[in-house]
Amino acid sequence: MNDSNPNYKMQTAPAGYDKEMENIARGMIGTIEYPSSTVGNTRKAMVYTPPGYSAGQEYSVLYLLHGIGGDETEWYNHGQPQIILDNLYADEMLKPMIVVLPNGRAMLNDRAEGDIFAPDKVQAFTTFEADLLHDLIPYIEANYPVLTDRTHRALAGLSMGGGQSLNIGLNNLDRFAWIGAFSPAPNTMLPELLVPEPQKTAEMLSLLWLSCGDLDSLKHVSDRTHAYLSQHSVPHIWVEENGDHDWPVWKNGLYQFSRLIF
Ligand code: FER
Repeated sequence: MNDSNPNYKMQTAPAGYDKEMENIARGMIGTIEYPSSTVGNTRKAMVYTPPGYSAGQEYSVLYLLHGIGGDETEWYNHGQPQIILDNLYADEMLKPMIVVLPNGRAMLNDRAEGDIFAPDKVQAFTTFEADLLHDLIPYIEANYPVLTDRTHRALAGLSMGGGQSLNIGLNNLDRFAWIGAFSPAPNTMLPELLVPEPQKTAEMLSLLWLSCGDLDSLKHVSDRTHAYLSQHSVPHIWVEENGDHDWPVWKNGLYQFSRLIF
C-alpha cells in the first residue's frame, strides 16, 4: 500500500453496514476452548466462520483482539462483527476468512473484573504473545481448514488489542503479513522497538493499518507510531477519523481493514 497515505481515501462505511440485512447468507459465531500451555488451563475464544463455510475450502485467518475492559466476548457484545462481516460477504467484498476473537489477557482469571489496570492484568496482555503463537494458532490450525503461511494470517485489534497487534505482529513478521491497530493504547512499544529495521519490515508487510479517532486521548500513541513509520518510509495506512476512543471507530476499523486483507 502507499506510504503514509495521502492517497488512501477511506470510504466511510455505508449506512447500514452494521445493521442486520434480510435475505442474506449468514456466517456462524460461537465459543471454542483450547488448551493453553502458556497459562496452564483451558482458555476460551470466539470464532466466526463465514457464510457457506465448508471444511472442503481453505480459509485465511484474522485474529481480532479486544481492549483493556474486555474479554473474548467484547467484540461480539459491542461490535457485532458477524453482522459487519456477513454484510461484506453479501456484497462480495471479503476473501474467505475465519475470524478468531481471543481473550488477550493471558492469565488464570482472564475476566475483565476488579482493577483492570492492575499490573498483573496489564502484564497478561504481554504474556498473550506466547499463548497466541504457541497455543491458540496451533489449535485453530489443527481444527479448522485454514491456510497456515504468513500471507494468510492477519492480526488486528482495538486499543490494548491494537497495541498487542503492533507489538506481536511487527515482532513476528514471519507469522503475520497483515497488521491492523485501531486506537492503539500505551502498551504499544516505542516505534524504534516495533520497527528497528524499517526496510526489512517494509519488505515483509502486506498491510499495516493504523487508525484513531481525532478526539481520542490516546491519539499520541498513534501519532508517534505514524510519524516514525513515515520518517522511515514504512508503507502504512494512517486514518485519523472523526471520533473518540469508542466503538464507531473500532467497527469502522474492522469494516475497512477486513476488506483490504488476503
Ligand atoms: C493506559 C490507558 C489506556 C493503558 C491502557 C489503556 C496500559 C487501554 C485502553 C483500552 O484498551 O481501551 O495507560 O496502559
